[in-house]
Amino acid sequence: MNARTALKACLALCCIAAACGLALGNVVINEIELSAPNNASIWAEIYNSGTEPVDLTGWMVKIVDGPWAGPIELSGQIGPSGFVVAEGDPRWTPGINATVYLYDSAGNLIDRTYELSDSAQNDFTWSRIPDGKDTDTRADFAYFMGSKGRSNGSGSIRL
Ligand SMILES: [Ca+2]
Ligand SMILES: [Ca+2]
Repeated sequence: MNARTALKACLALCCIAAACGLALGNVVINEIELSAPNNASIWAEIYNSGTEPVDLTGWMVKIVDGPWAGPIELSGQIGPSGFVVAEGDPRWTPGINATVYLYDSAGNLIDRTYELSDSAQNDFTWSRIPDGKDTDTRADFAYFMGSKGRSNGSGSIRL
């Protein structure tokens, strides 16, 4: 391998590494409150299961219910094993059957939930147990005692 070929190979590897560095698959929708007690706002919790901080500038959570679709803009950073709560608009009516989407700053779909039902107006939420569980099945989420902005594994009461 001559120097030029070696350089090309190196650049190709660098491109792959850069592309991998942009893979933001470690951030997920971790918990969703669609029906809070006392008519409090709907919210979604984001979790970073990776080992690097992720810049959430320009990211968006979108909660899509039958009669409405609510975008929530994110900002700041989410650290490794960190949690960020996206607060919904107080005017959004409690969800009955809602699907939640997470988009990055380029508009790529990073995560989506299955359609989730909740109209009980209590402290229970749809939560990934444990945090970040992502098998792309409905079993990723369980209806558990809410843990807004902290681990879904602590203080949870198993039904
Ligand atoms: Ca609830
Ligand atoms: Ca939580």
